[in-house]
Amino acid sequence: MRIDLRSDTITQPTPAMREAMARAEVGDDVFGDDPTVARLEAHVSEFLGKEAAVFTPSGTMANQLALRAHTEPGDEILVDANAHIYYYESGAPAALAGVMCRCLPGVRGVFTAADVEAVLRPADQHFAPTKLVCIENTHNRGGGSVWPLQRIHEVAEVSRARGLRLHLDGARLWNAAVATGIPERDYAAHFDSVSVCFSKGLGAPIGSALCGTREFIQRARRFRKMYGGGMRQAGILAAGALHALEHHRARLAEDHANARALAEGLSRLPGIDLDPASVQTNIVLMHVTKLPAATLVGALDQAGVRVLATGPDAIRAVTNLMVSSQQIDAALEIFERILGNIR
Ligand code: TLP
Repeated sequence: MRIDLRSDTITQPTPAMREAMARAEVGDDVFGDDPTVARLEAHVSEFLGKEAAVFTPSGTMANQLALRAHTEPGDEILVDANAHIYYYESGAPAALAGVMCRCLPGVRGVFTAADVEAVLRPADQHFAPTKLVCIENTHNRGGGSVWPLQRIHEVAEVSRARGLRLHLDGARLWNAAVATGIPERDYAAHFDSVSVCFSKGLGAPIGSALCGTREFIQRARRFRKMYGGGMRQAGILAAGALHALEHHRARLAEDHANARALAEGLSRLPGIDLDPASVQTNIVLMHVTKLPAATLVGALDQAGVRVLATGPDAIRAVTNLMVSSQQIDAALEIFERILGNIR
């Protein structure tokens, strides 16, 4: 038995999802002919309270289309130093949009309106024009942390007063909504654009969407084509996403409960530094104090538990659709056995 906690991207489509995908009506989506993609785009934009949406093969592409469509080369964007857009997207802001990233010192990915104000400069030919503020909710490297709605409001207010636009990397916005009871559209209301992923906690095999105004999404569509993301009979994928939204959103609460149980168990083990109260959604970040993270990850892997080293002494475990509460108990026993053997 393998218990895979490396990410919520590892989920496999369920039999019911595969059936929905097999039954999907399709067409050539570059010609605008795919009815299932059209249905997904209409559904997700409506759900988030936006005018329009474009389906993309990945969350990275959805974010990078947003950056490109909001800016011109040489512009500056503001982003938390640990944000996926900056940290994990292969240098795409520089390579594709040609923008400068100004990194903000978020706490678990959450920065303040004062952090934004502190870096803003007057219009002057010496400076790259600042155009966009990016927020990630929930925040991946922040350990699945949830942005308080009030903080988003404050950052948005300061940003708008200075003519900046706002983009939300909502790859795990569903988790924030399920954890807080605040609907996705209430978060989305503060942003000009929102990206969401169907292929993380929701369990679809592939697919994300970028939402915004009709005009903005039309511009993003051109860049999607340019980046090679124009897909043909993509309705098969959109059907998986629609199924995921309908059937797997509410169950994210189970992933959150499993993450809490895992964190509580781990926090009692020698050699693990972890405050269970820090776990707000489905991501558990821990520090390892007695051996290198990579060594522990290797030993766990041998014993059937897969997690990721996210730094020399840091490990991430992400609960997901493929992992039951019994498997969380089993994983804890394996952690305990391995750590008990360390002198
Ligand atoms: N995150 C992946 C890895 O890339 C690190 C993971 O395993 O967590 N925004 C956020 C907040 C993300 O966490 C991710 C993926 C993305 C965007 C990108 O999505 P994809 O992988 O579809 O390009």
